[in-house]
Amino acid sequence: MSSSYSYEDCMATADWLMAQTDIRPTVGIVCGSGLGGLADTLKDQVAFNYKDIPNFPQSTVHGHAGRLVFGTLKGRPCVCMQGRFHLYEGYPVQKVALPMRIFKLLGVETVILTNAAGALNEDFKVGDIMIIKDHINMPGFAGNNPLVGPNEERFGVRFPCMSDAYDRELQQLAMDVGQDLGYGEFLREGVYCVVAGPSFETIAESRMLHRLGADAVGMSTAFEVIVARHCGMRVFAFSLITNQVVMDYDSEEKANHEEVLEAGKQREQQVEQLICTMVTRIEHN
Ligand code: R1P
Repeated sequence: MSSSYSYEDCMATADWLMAQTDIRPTVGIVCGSGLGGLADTLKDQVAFNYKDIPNFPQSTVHGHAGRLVFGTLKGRPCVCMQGRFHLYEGYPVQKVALPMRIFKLLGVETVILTNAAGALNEDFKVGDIMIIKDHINMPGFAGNNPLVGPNEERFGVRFPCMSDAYDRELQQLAMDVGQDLGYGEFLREGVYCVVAGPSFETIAESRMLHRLGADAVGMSTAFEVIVARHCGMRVFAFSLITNQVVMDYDSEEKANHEEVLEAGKQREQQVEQLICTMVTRIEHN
């Protein structure tokens, strides 16, 4: 990661947080656009505005409250990002993913990431929850990988493996929990593609991404996953399908952020229930 966020900087942020709360989270959660409600369900909350946390970026996007919330979910100590950072906000990719290193230093072992995404797969519907089994980092092909720069060995190796980025046991757990909760009808799995944004994809771009093997497209998550895996945390992620990506020149549909937030609101309860139940069943060392 870029030398401007050294191991010592990350340590200073983690130490600052640990001095303010006794909660020692083993699960870290990132709430996507319109999915921040989960953080409000944490018990025994201790919350910090991002602007008060040393070295932390600020949330600038509607639907991302900009609070780091510590608390418990069914007795399990958790930390929850109510709002994340995106490339299009002007942050370098290293800063977008910086909170994953803070999670690691706080003692987090498992990260659960959520996002709002557009469906490229024609079989998906708005309101589907897509368990992410893999990703395509489009900005990464042009050098936007959060591990670019001198490697910090105290976090991980120079060339981390990504073929096992998304923990298969956790994917199975999500499927099992989803079935138990009666969510089978809207639970899917697929490949998430990250683009830089903020403009939504053109029709030609969407068609290309679909042909490349992506089932859903968004502007986040993959950078955080790379950094979380680099420092050895287990990763589970899902996309809430908030819109069908326009793939047809005859379509009158136009992508917009309001429909994204609205779709989040409609599925809020099921998303919270899925994560909450998963958290109670995650095994840690
Ligand atoms: C577009 O509506 C925004 O929603 C998604 C996209 O990535 C983009 O930022 O946000 P999250 O990925 O943070 O859920």
